Amino acid sequence: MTKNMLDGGQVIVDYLIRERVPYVFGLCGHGNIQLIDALYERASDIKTISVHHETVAGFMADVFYRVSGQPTATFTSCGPGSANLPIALGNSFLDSVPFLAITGNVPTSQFNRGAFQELYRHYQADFPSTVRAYCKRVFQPTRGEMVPLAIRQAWKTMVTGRPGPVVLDVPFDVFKEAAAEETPKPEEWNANISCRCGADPDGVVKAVDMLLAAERPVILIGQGVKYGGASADLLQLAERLQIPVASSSSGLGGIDTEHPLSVGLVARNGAYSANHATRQADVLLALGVRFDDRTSSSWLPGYSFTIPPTKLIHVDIDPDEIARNYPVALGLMADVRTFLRQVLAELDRRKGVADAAASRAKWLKAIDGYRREWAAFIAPGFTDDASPIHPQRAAHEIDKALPKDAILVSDIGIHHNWLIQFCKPKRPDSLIGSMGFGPMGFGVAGVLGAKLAAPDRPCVAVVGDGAFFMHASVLGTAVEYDIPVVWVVWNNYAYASIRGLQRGYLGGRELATDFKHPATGEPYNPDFAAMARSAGVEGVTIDRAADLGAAVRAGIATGRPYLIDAKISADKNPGGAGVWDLPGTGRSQPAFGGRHSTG
Ligand SMILES: Cc1ncc(C[n+]2csc(CCOP(=O)(O)OP(=O)(O)O)c2C)c(N)n1
Ligand SMILES: [Mg+2]
Repeated sequence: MTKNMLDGGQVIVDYLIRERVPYVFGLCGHGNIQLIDALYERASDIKTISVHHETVAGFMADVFYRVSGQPTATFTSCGPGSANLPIALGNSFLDSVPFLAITGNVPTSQFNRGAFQELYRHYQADFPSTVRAYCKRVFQPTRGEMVPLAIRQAWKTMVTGRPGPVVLDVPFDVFKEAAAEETPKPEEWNANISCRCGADPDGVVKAVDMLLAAERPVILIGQGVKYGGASADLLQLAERLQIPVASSSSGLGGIDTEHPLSVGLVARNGAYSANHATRQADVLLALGVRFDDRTSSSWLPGYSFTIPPTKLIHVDIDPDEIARNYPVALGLMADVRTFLRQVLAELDRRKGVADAAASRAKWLKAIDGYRREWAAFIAPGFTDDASPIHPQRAAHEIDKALPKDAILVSDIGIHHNWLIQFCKPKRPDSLIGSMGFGPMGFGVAGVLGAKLAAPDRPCVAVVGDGAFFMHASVLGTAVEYDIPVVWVVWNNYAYASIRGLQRGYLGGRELATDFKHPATGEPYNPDFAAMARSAGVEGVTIDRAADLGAAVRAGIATGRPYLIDAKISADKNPGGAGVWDLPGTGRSQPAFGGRHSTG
């Protein structure tokens, strides 16, 4: 190698450091030892976290970003090591979360020879095909000198426009080949790019006209508001025009859930106050939302939305999401925060703003009525003392026990449905969940990323027993790196969300959805608290609702990793004002209220 040249691995690591990446998460293999060596060299500038399953690395990188706004990177080996990653890539891709996945591959000189762990039957070194549907873009430099361009372009693709994970697939020899004398400088490239694009100015005028004239307007917020840092501007707009704000699951916390203008979750299991407001709205301003099936009651009119006749203003940074599922009266491609600022500036120029706001009193009063009706309907679940614990009570007790600055990361399953309905997030990052790809294990592992991103805030994961067993290796990672998180294992002895579907749609024909002892037929699970203790993590078992909050507080107070095995009933589903349709199988009924008819 020419003197003073950096090799491919060194350029990658140096670039990450220049982009202020504090951690890389991953797992070794012969395909990435050269990258690990480059990380070793710079260990004082960037910390390497070695996990026990590659998916865990991806989930940690994902939630690290959701909490800090700082993308990080993962490292995985060639073949199976990287083949464990697509589930995490898919999760981040569908939820628009960036991380850089550095995957090892076989040496270029061995391409298409069928070397150990090469995917070669269709095309040489074909990891890019494996992940094509799971990430925003794949880069595969095949010579050392291609690395500087690849790393800066990969980073740019990842963070610009609609963010998402990007794969940098690096053949073995390229890590060691001479790459460049100097690494690209972010301050000359990516640091100077802004994607805070505003909306078409005529569109802003039109949007303001529509909002001022509306009689029953609602703002619907999604993840774009949270991760776009638009909460403060949203609040200003809502208060100034007195418009109620509903949230998709991913938008929860974009406005303090207890703000008087917040009407809560719109979903198949959403609150009546939210669904009944959005489905009656004459103008719906949707900010950074996708209108997925669970938010939209499977797009059946009259449950979550009735578009048309509701006039939809849909604002998103990605025009692909606009008019995907609903016709738009006005579709605007824009960064949500910039758009909100444009609207606020336009309102400064308008007369009659106060009158428009005052005219909303009747609408807001009607919504207050829906709120009260819904509150009366759900009231009994908050005080239910049954054992195993009533799931609504469990969600409520956990939520109440959390300090204001806590971060709750949910896994995927019935517990997530209960949490989004009954937790009251105050901040954009108070409640984190996966709504796109929905892989089990997201919360089990993601909470470790949350804690590294916010070491001074309590970080609690609520996870299914199924998902925890699937990814129990996190116990070791928490101990090895001293990451004091609390796991509440929502132990219902079943893949309960799926068993619920068998009960609801398949006449109770249950198979392959619960965990039973072969001899007794009794519910079976490992003793999760003992499992935690075997790994050096404190573990307790709780079966009374009244003890759950105290256990969460105690877990946080230890300042060490902590596991609570909570026995929670699986016999109830969180009913809401919406529905879910499984085509060919059936359609649920609203637990409260009916279908709104416009005719
Ligand atoms: C990796 C993965 N496998 C399968 C599924 C399908 N799935 C969704 S929820 C669920 C059940 C989860 O069970 P558990 O973790 O115990 O949570 P619960 O629903 O009981 O709260 C399954 C199997 C999934 N989302 N992800
Ligand atoms: Mg379960």
